[in-house]
Amino acid sequence: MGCLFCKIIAREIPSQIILEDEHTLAFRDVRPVAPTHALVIPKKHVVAISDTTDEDALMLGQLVSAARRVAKQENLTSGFRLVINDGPDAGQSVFHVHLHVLGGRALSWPPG
Ligand code: DGP
Repeated sequence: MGCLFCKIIAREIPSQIILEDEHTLAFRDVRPVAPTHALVIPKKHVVAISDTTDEDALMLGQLVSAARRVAKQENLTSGFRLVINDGPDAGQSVFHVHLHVLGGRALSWPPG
């Protein structure tokens, strides 16, 4: 099992866990780009959004629900952004689906 995020789920690599339920885990990004920068991941190993199918709709909904709970827990009352990078043009660097939760400052648009 070479996947970094699977190792975080298995507690083989330490992380600052914010929230966990049966299907998802949320932890702080090691290279934060905002005062709150969390990653929400499915416990099931899925490489990228482009690898998912309609069968994964429930899991994808669970990710967004968990992200909403992270934002509430982190008190991001003035707004937050959810980001999923897919593939090289988007700069995906870890190949286990993850949703970035960014907040705690005004976020510019469009992203770089
Ligand atoms: P992406 O570029 O969308 O694939 O984002 C991957 C993120 O994962 C990136 O913002 C940095 C974060 N990351 C990489 N390695 C680790 C790690 O070992 N621990 C934690 N907490 N985050 C990591």
